[in-house]
Amino acid sequence: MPDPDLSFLPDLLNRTADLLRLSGANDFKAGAWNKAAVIVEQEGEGLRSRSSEADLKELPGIGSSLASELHTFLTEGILPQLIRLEEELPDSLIQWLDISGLGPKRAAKIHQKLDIDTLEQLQEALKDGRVAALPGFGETSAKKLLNSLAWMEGNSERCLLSEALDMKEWLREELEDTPGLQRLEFAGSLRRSRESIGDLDILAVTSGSDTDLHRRFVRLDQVAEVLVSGDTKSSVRLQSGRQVDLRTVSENEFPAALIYFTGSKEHNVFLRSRAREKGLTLNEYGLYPLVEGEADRDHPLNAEDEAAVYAHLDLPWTPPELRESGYQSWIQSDRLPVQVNEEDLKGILHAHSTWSDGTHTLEEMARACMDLGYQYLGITDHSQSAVYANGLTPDRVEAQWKEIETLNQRFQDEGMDFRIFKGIESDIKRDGSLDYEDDLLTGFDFVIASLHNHFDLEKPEQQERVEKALQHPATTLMGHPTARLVLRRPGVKLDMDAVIRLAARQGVGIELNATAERMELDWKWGPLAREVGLLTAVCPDAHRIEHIPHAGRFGIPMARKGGFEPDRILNTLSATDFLKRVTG
Ligand code: DGT
Ligand code: CA
Ligand code: CA
Ligand code: ZN
Repeated sequence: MPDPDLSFLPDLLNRTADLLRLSGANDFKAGAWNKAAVIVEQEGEGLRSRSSEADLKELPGIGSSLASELHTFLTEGILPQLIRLEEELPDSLIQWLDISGLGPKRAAKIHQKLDIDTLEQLQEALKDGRVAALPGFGETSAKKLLNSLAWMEGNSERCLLSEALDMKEWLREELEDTPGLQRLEFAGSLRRSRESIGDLDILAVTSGSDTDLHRRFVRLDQVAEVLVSGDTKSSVRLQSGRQVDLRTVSENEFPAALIYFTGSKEHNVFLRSRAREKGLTLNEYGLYPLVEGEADRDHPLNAEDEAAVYAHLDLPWTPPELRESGYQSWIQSDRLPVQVNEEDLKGILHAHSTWSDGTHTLEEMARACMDLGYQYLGITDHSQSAVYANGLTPDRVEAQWKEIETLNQRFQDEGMDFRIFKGIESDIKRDGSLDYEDDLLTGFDFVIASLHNHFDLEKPEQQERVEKALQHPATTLMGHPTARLVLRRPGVKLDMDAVIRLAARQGVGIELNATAERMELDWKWGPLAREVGLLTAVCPDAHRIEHIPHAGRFGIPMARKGGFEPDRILNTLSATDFLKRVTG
């Protein structure tokens, strides 16, 4: 078999630790698996050279049983303990781990004390006070859990954009060489680059009969269930639980169908009423004249592509990302934003290295940015309060600055047009202050201020905290503004309208965090951001070199969706201009 992919191993080890705790194992035993995750992460590819259990046991903190597990992983790609736990523990109990704010230890406690193991039973016990009565829980915490549970259930049928994009690539590969296939497009929320996706919608045109394509589609090896199987429409559920719809239309119908199935529903409603104003009617098959209130189906208007349909409606072709409610006025007034492209990004901001909780060294991160064609890396390791993430004490900040200067000199000597900027991701402390004395803060080229704790504060207090951080003269950008996690956790309570206006007045940017779980500043704020001239930066929040391309893959669609033009995105500036802008 091929060498197992080591990049999954730390996650698998942490997962084993969680499941051990869930099964009631003591913290000491489970903690060893978390420590192993850290060690494995540090070893990286070097782990492969430890070909025997004895070699593995030489690693600090790795005892005989972990060495044996790791050895099995290196040779067979599995962790036997993890598989055992997944078999032993009821699936319904494992689902409890997805509830934000519960955690495996507390989940185990509820499970054992109340002898329940499904989400429904948990919900009941949260409602009727049995959980609240358990030592260490109480009413507030039961209420919070009930809220997370309700929130999670409302979102469980959806997946992240990142997962949907992977699926899209796989499906395209599986289907694209079907004989007779002429066009294949992914429509729906995926084409609009929403941060979460319900189901995938594929639209296709074939030259002959559509049966081959539909047949191939419902027989794909990842299909778990065929929901609809027809000659123009089929629909399947994949093993991952995701639903995929496939529709075939004729070449002539394709432009109108693509618009219809791209949506959004609100955008479709807008287009249809626009058509009516022009004496036309629009549906998923085409655009027709209205004659005495009826569609004249024998005389469809010619439209060879989407742009032609929009042109018949006297509208500019609208990028799919902007086909949401909230953008009608831009579309009608012809004020569509210039779309930013990956090539517009000149540098990477917001990245972590082994100085804090990143996997790769500063030099590795910098060289990876260089290889991708960027001019600079604004490194932002965590600040001192983030002890869990190995945040930098003032001494270590100064030591990192020395390393940055050394590396910049080295790049220059090598004739590389590349530099590292001194940044920091400063925790916003509970009182809204930043995480270092002002003297030290002024030494950074730029500062990202982020919320990493006290998510439960009430709105006025949270607002005051954030406004104070935004007004600190050292703050360049606010990181992931509400600390939401897509499909997992709603953001903190904030008056974002006021935050955006204040940031714009202060000349402080709010980042577009391109981590698939974060994806904020939310695009819904795009119109206000544009009105007040809010600045941003498209940031990967990279914790390893593989995350750097997220700036392009998820961040650029997000910027387009928010209507951010290149001139409001700080990392479209050249290295020199960026430095001038943020320090000037
Ligand atoms: P999703 O799947 O929940 O992430 O969101 P969408 O937007 O992909 O929604 P979906 O899959 O239900 O439908 C795909 C597109 O088809 C949708 O964006 C617009 C169009 N569509 C579906 N149902 C309706 C409808 O009842 N009215 C209108 N106007 N359009 C619809
Ligand atoms: Ca969909
Ligand atoms: Ca659908
Ligand atoms: Zn970060």
